[in-house]
Amino acid sequence: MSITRRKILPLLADALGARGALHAGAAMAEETVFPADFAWGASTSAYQIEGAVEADGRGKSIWDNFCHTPGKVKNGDTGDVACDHYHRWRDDVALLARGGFNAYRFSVAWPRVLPSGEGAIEMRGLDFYDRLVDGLLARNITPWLCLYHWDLPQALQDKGGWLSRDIADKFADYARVVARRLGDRVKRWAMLNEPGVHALFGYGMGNHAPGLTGRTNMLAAIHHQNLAQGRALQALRAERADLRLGTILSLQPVRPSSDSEADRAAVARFDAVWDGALLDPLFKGFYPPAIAGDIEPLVAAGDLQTIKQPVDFLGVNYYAPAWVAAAPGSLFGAWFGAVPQGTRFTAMGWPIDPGGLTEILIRLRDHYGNPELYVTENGACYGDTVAVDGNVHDADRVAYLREHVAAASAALAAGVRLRGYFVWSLFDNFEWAEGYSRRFGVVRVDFATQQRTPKASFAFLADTVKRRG
Ligand code: GCO
Repeated sequence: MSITRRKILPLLADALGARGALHAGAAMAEETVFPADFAWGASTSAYQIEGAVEADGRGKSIWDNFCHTPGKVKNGDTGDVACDHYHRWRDDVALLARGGFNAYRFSVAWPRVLPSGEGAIEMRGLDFYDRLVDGLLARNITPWLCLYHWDLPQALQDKGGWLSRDIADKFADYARVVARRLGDRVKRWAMLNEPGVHALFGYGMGNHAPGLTGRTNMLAAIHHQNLAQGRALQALRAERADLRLGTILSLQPVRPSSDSEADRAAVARFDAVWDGALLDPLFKGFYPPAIAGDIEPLVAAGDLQTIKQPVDFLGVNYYAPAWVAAAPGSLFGAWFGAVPQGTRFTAMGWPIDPGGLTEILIRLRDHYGNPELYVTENGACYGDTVAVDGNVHDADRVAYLREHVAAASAALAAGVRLRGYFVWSLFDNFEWAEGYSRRFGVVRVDFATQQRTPKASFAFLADTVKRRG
């Protein structure tokens, strides 16, 4: 997820020049640097694809309630059916194999496993993921399991959700339940998906579930997710020694919208909440100075030690940089502003800037100890059309992916420990508040018939993977 406000202007000539040079280098490097054991994957998440919300004892999540509240999601769309992956997973795994992907990132729906968020375990929910994992392994596709992609059990939201500290231990308990069932076969575990985006949209702006607002709520959701992540990392590490544990963050390089002093000062404030509030406590054990004061009342003794857990990898979701301007009184004290003239956009209105991917990966190399990295989401929304031949010739998405794979290779060539790239997403799916109006998939889904049609971008990725053996 990435957001931006689309406006016109300020030409940041110097910055653009530097990124242009980076691109040229990236294109040359691309062919050579990806190692044979590089993970080439596709990413999805439970609520966005599974459907079957009533099946096999699944409890309600905050997204069920949010979608069924009129006016919250575009066109009144819901995840009730989505891609019906819960029933069609066998065909979907076959599609992954057909694309030559050697990795697949999915998320487990907490309310399928623990319908009330805690307590009684629903074995039929676990059985589903058990079958999926075996199906992936049978096709030599490495399962990458994410424990939380925003579908909090409603029963826990009723007790405060991410506003309550207690949730940290409940999340660790849930992690343990899933690991006891799947840890013998799943070795790659991501704790959270984009805690910052979840906190901003769900608890700060209210345009995502659970629909709460305000800076205080947003910061509480950030801190308690950080804490939960730390507790779950500890729990899983104690559970089995052979798991590779990490988490997934949405990271965006932050740039000033103009060269005014106010906008340049806004960069630090924005970056502190958007990137630093997740990265710094995890890797360094403290919150960025720009928010430390506001978050302090939430931080109990020992929290920062709990959050600063060693991770075996970090997943980076990257779509676009953020150009920001001063915005006193806003959630971040800064907000999305004008972007440079000439910037290209996807159909989400997000700026296209592959150099931003290289930049954020290099920042992790230089300032966060060069951890093992995976691009766990990268992709683009376009208003795909079906041609008379029945296919989707999504040349714009192919171009986006080609440029970003090249940008990833530039980072690799620069010594970043990048070990994989996952496209967002395998399918067109439920795009949160945008419902089904936004298509990100490399496989088209006709939501009336559930027919899957691989797009040109799917063929492009299949070819990319194949050329690298
Ligand atoms: C994310 C989102 C995905 C979105 C994608 C496009 O992790 O940001 O969770 O679920 O669908 O980013 O917005």
